[in-house]
This record gives sequence, structure tokens and C-alpha cells, in this order.
Amino acid sequence: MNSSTQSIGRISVTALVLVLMGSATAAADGLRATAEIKGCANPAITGSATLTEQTTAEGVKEVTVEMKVGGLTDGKHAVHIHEVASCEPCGSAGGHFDPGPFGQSRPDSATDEVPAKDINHPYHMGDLVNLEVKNGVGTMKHTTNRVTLSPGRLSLFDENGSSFIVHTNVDTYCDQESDLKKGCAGGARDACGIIRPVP
Ligand SMILES: [Cu+2]
Repeated sequence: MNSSTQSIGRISVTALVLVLMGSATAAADGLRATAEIKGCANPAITGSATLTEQTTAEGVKEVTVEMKVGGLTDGKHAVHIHEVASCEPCGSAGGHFDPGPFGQSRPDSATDEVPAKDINHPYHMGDLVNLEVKNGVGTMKHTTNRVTLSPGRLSLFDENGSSFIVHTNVDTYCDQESDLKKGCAGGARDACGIIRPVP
């Protein structure tokens, strides 16, 4: 390699690093997504959710989820991000989003004939907090660093996308050493919303 090739090589590498740094900063901040929440069986249940990604000073990506849903029974309802962008029927949203290396990530569900083994609740990447419904209006705001909107291992926009599920009952944040106790993560599914990126 002669000296002029070497210097071209260095310039190219420097330019590439600058481009990568620039795109990482721009892509990580201000990304948004939304979901339209609809009742699984009851059309009177409707709502919406927004997701906003931000990056901390240390470079940790966080996503703030804000959800408002009308038509649910008063009280607390479990909310999780489930692993498939599909709501028809609500069971097609699959188990809790949990792209970890350990497998066995499905939660139990009212529709499971044989309850799935699921020892990772409430530490699935898609586990959120309860939506609290008062006088028919449910609200929830939660910031999580377990998922991202930007590309990567924890991205909600993986091959099959992701959805919110709002459950009939409260999430007791049950943490068990063996298979999940049926219903402790909220039981049946009341509402669902496919998470879509905001262009
Ligand atoms: Cu769930």
C-alpha cells in the first residue's frame, strides 16, 4: 500500500465514524410510536397509547409509555407489550415480549389448553405496570429501559412487531421459581393495540 492509499483509508475511516456517531444520536432521540387500543370482544373499550424513546446522558435508551383507555371496569388492569403485532383475535398477540436468550417467555393465558411454562414474569422485557381505571377512564404512564423503538435486540419493531394487551385483572407482579400461577399476570385479555412507528 502506498502512502496516498493509506491517507485515503484514514480519511474514510474518520468520515465513517463521524457518520455513525451522528446517526446514532439522531436515531435514538425523539423516536415515537402509537397504538390504537380496541376491545377484544367489547367495542365500547377504546383508547390510545404513545411511546417516546429518549436517551439518558449515559446513553441508555428509555421508552415512555402513556396510555388512556375508556370502557374498562374500574380498578387495576395489567398492561404488557406482547410479542406479535396482531390483535385479531387478541390471543394472536402471543406471549409477553421477551427477546432474551432463555426461551420459555410465554405467559399463561386463559386460552392456553396447556399452561405455558413462564418463569420470567414480571421480568419480561415487555412487562409494564397496571393501568388504573377510575370512573371508566384508565390511565397509565411508565418509563421502561427494557425495550426500544430504535433497532437492536430489544426493539419492539422486530420481525413480527409488537402489541399492547390490557388484561381483565390486576398484574400482581407475581414472581415464581416455577411455572407462572394462572391469572396472576392479569388473566384474560380485554383490549389490544398494535404498536406502529410514527413516521
Ligand atoms: Cu399480557
